[in-house]
Amino acid sequence: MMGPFCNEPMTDFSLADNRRLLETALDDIKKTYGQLYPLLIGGREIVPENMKHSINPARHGETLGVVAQADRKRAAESVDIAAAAFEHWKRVDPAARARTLYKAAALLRRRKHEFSAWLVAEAGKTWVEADGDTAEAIDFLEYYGREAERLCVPQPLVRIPGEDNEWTYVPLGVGIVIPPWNFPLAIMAGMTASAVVAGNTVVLKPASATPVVAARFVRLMHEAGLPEDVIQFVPGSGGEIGDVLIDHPLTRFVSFTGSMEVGLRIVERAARLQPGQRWIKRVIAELGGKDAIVVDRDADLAAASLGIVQSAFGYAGQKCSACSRAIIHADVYEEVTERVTALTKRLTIGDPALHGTDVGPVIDRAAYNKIRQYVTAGKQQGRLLTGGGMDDGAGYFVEPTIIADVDSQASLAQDEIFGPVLACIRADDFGHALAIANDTPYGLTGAVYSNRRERLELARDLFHVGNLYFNRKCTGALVGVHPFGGFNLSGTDSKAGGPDYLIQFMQGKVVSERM
Ligand code: TAP
Repeated sequence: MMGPFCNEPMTDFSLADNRRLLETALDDIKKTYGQLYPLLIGGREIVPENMKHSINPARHGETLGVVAQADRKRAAESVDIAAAAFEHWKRVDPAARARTLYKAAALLRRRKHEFSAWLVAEAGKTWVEADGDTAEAIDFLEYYGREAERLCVPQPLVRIPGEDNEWTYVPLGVGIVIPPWNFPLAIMAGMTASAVVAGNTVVLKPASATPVVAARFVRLMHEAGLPEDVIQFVPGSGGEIGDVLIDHPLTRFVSFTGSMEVGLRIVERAARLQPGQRWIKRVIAELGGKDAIVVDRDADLAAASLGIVQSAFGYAGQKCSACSRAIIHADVYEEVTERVTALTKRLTIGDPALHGTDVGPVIDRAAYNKIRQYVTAGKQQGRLLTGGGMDDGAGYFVEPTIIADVDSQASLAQDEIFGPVLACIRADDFGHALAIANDTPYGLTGAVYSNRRERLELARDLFHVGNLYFNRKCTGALVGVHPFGGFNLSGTDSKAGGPDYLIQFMQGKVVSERM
């Protein structure tokens, strides 16, 4: 029996011993750079003709792994094989399934720095961000294991005389798991492990930018004792094989985290009944954000400015929860923008493999080009306070960029840029600030800095986001502490790392027996 869930502690890199552990791991993983990562379908390794290099975004000349790419035929086959595997996996005792997750968590904890090193190399994460990603993956394994044990037993019902009634949760079937690259370990592991521990089998199509981390996680699950046909590891281009996976008549549900555009497409396709399909597909979609921090007139301005900088530029702004809009009361607008600018200028940009780097590269050339367009447009839409520089000589580096005096309807203030670009918006008063904050298609995270109770209560009521923070940054949700997920076009209102999450991968069955 496991004890109560508690969050994995972060590594303290101010200690020389801890720094050495990660440095050693960063050196060690280099020995396996360039390794081949095959498809894994039904426990069988498959090396197709089509391969793709996974590269280091901080040094785009460096190949980290050579990754097999599934075509449409392999993708369809992976769903068939997952469907066959479901017949045995669904009968495994849920407590045993949970134990597989606890074992995987233990293995991951032991190899924490190795996985963090891969996150530095493949996703361009700084040490602290990589360590947080790994810790969150451990948390998801521990948390969803306990959730399965809680939910996969008969649930309480009202009793009536003369009948024995039982309500249990049973798994759904084959799930297509499509994670993003920005939390290549935590989100990918959380989405996969939650589906699997609930008794489903999955096809895991990792993000094309970060397949090595995913491949290594799948191996770890096998080391933990997961039967090899429960997760089909099917890397490949989402644009090419996504539709085949979603449309397949044996697909029962899709667990997707990524952009609004792709998420909406999946929702639409999954809604179409295919020949031979016998259920309504369920889609769990966690999508983008245009998250705001509101600064009130009488807030602690130093704390607010620090919170904005941490939320806007942590992992180069590539978090769905990142602050991309600072909405500031007119009375303190100049002071806050000056403070935010001064703090931003102190950030160190560079190779995330070096301890002390604050901001690493953005993920790939497509992201780099997209961000460049917004920076160019932003200079027309407002006043450049700092940043704007870009360099793709060695890696995809973008300076943390702040544009002030942006109109709340400008593209800089409406579109998810997913890079280190912050728009500062002046608000006439607190009510105006909340109205601006709510006026995008998204509703993921937000924060308010204020020292007045009535303002915080107003925001509690009116600020329409799934995760609202007061007097702290709007990033850094912890499993079990801050169940995470957004409103409106930020998703299907699910909450990862919360008590409602696992139930989405199950259905309730009631058996009533006349006595
Ligand atoms: P996307 O471009 O949407 O990609 C996400 C995943 O979808 C990738 O695995 C991608 O594969 C795949 N994909 C692409 N086209 C597809 C298609 N037609 N059918 C099926 N799958 C397809 O997002 P991203 O750039 O990886 O991630 C950033 C986005 O994720 C941001 O919008 C961010 O806000 C969001 N996000 C949201 C959350 C939550 S919890 N709400 C958390 C993290 C990130 P390829 O890589 O092969 O293209």
